[in-house]
Parts: sequence; C-alpha cells; structure tokens
Amino acid sequence: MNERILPKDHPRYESLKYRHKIIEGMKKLVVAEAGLIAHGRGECYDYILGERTNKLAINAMRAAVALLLISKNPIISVNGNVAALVPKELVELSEAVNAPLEINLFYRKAGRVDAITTVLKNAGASNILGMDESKMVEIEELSSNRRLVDPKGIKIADAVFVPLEDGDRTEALKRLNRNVIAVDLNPISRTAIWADITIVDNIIRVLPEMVKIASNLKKRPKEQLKKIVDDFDNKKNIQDALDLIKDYVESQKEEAFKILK
Ligand code: PTJ
Repeated sequence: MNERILPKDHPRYESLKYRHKIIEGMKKLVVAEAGLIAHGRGECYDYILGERTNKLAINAMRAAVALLLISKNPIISVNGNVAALVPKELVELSEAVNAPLEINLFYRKAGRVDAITTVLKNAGASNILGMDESKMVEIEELSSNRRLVDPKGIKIADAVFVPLEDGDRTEALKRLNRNVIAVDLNPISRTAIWADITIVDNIIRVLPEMVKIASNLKKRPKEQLKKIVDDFDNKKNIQDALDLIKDYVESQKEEAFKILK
C-alpha cells in the first residue's frame, strides 16, 4: 500500500493494513461485499478487548489445537475474509495439525472459489478441498450455501475449524455431532455460543499463535491432549471473555484519556 496513504508511523497502522487487505481482497473477488461489514464488526469487538491476545484465548487455542491433533478427520474451513487476511498462516496450521483446507463460502458468487484457490496456492497450499463445485454434496439441516461441502472434507470430518463464521452452520454441525472450533471476536454470536471451543480473539493473531502451539503439542501423548480438551469449559470461557470486555471498558474510563498528556 502507498506509504503516503498509510504511513508506517500511523498510530492505527496495523488495523489499517488489515483493512486494506480486506478491501483488496474484495476487488479480487476473494472477499464478499458483506465481508467488509463483518470485518468492521470484528474490529469493533477487538477494540473493546484491547486489541491483544488474552490468556483465555491462549487457553482456548491450546484446547483447539489438541482437539485437531486427536481428531481422525479434522478440517479447516476457509472463507473469503480468512483467505485475504492470513493465507500463509492457514497453510502452516493445516500442515502443523494435518488438517486439509476446505473452501466453504456463504456468498457463492461466480469466480470466488477460483480466486480463493489462487490465494491459497500462492501461499503454498497443496491440500485444498472444495474447489470442484460439481462434486459438492449437501449437509443436512442447513439451507445456506454453506451446506455445499466436499465429500472428502467437511462431509466426513469429526472436527471442523470455522474461523469467522455466520451462525447457522455451527448449529447444523453440532446437530450432526461434529466438534466445532470457532474464532470469533464476538463472544455472544450464535457461532460462539454453539461451538465446543470458541477462541475470542482476532484471526490475525490467532493463526500464528496456533501454529506455535501445534509445534509444541504435537509431541505430546494422545492422553495428554485429550485431557486438555476434556478440561476445557466453553461456557466459562465465554463468560470470562465477557468479564474481560467489561473490565477493559471500565479501565478505559481513565486510561483512554492518557493520550492527551
Ligand atoms: O466468504 P464468505 O462468503 O464465506 O463470507 C464470510 C463472511 C465473514 C462475510 C460471512 O461468514 C458473514 O457474513 O459472517 P458474519 O455473520 O458477519 O459473522 C462474522 C463474525 O466474525 C462476526 O461475529 C465478527 O465479529 C467476527 N469477526 C470479524 N472479523 C474478525 C472476526 N473474528 C475474529 N477475527 C476477525 N478478524
């Protein structure tokens, strides 16, 4: 991006950089128009979480990685926003936990699957599912476009990682007894509530952290990984995330004014 438009010393440089990736992604069909709105909603929650990864999120990420590592057929679902924001990290996580990437879109506009495939391939992906739309099958109980899934991927998966999701699919996947891991900055979205493990944090910080966690947990015995998953309590995780937001907002009554000094 042109440095005059986005100078590196701009106080909101990081946030503007990712906004720009989303806008560029939309121009290339990777991101749906509604993806811009979704991103803005995420930014808003990130602001009131202090725009940093908290201990709760790390704990949820550990449980998520452990679950992916012990699952028989884990899969990482990819939408336009995630592909535009963190393509390289998606590929790294996919390799670290041995879970293929499956393109699964809510807004199925012509050319989007190809555009996302190109982004993933450029990031080094070799194991991509969901590319051949003629081979898709349906998952029951779901009326949105997300019902169209790859027979070798989400259809047979026991654990589905759904970064940034609209609510109805998580509910449908739960009805089908799948384990669902979500990343959602909104701790009370339908996805966040329905998922087994909800990581309340920004996907741009989550994926690199999960890759690190995976390289560590990979060496652990299965029983240890299972214990990490069993000890995780998602209701408590979400309630604690809400407390975190409350405390952060409370602290800002004083902290926010310090920039004036
Ligand atoms: O590419 P497609 O067609 O599959 O569509 C993708 C979007 C994201 C447009 C679609 O799934 C959608 O409309 O999602 P929603 O219903 O807007 O939900 C997205 C959720 O992700 C919201 O709860 C946001 O707060 C959250 N979110 C947005 N950006 C981030 C985020 N969570 C974590 N990290 C982010 N960067």
